[in-house]
Amino acid sequence: MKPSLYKISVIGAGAVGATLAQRLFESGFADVVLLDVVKNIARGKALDLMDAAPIMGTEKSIVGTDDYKDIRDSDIVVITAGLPRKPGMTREDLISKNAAIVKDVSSKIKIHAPEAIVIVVTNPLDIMTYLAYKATGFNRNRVVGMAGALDGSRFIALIADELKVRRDLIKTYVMGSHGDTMVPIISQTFVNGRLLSSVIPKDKIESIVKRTCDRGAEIVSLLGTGSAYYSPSAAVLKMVKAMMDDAGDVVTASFYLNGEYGLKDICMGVPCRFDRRGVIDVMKLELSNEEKELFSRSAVAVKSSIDLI
Ligand code: A3D
Repeated sequence: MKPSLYKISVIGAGAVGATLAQRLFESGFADVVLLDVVKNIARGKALDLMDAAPIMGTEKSIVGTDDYKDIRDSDIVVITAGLPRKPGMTREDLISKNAAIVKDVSSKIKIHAPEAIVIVVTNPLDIMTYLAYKATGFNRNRVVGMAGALDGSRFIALIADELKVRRDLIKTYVMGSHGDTMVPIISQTFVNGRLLSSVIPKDKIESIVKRTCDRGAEIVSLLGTGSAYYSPSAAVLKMVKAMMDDAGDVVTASFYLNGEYGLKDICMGVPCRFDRRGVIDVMKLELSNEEKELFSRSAVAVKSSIDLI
């Protein structure tokens, strides 16, 4: 990765936000601002992270705050503010409360970091990404949602576990919404260069796909309170790295579509090519007929949720 003078602000200092701040700060490639509406929580966590800096060997700065003036000149702002799911809840159950939070946060980003790229993490992801796009009024290349990077990582972890192969030998894309209608693209999933369908029987693939879709809920029910945060923060880091590398790396992300994959005025997970300006291109994958059908169904689900806001 190229050296950089990046500044990244993380809004929401809860489980995902604080873990992401730790990953960014300890990776040493960005100065970090951690902001939370709850007075002092971000300050306390930032001080704690700063105290570990001599051990972790980073010279970057980390600031905890509840003041949006501190996000000024951020290259990237990540929105993690909002309620997580409780056991038994769907991501869509969070719509009304999180929509108000994301709208408020987006309007402040627009004022205090008007040049930033925004990465949305708050659920329901595709709906909140759409809302952030509309509320900031930023060009669409600067507003994306984190989902496909996480869902793809979950899918790969499960395939690798099943086949007992190295995880870095598996390539895949998980498109569509970050919800029950997500679409792992089996026709473009390869294990060491071989199509997944040639190395695992169909029924086994179906069960891995189901476990991938249910993974978030499985973690929610085991934790009792809160939802996953190690893998979501790692997935945001992957997106940040793709932007900072400035080399056109492809990561699947929720993105405002303007005709790509036959859809308009909706945010959905598609493979995006990134550089320091954000999304520079949407990669056109050749989907099978079944995948096209599943992708359209996923779009119908996202559209009906967008109508609620
Ligand atoms: P949690 O640990 O509760 O942290 C949320 C933080 O947001 C809390 O510290 C709140 O004080 C703060 N907050 C609330 N309102 C505001 C506001 N207006 N301005 C600033 N901060 C505010 O939740 P979490 O970190 O586990 O999850 C955060 C969000 O990310 C939830 O909506 C989750 O559902 C979502 N999430 C998404 C994924 C994806 O894969 C897309 C994964 C994990 C979590």
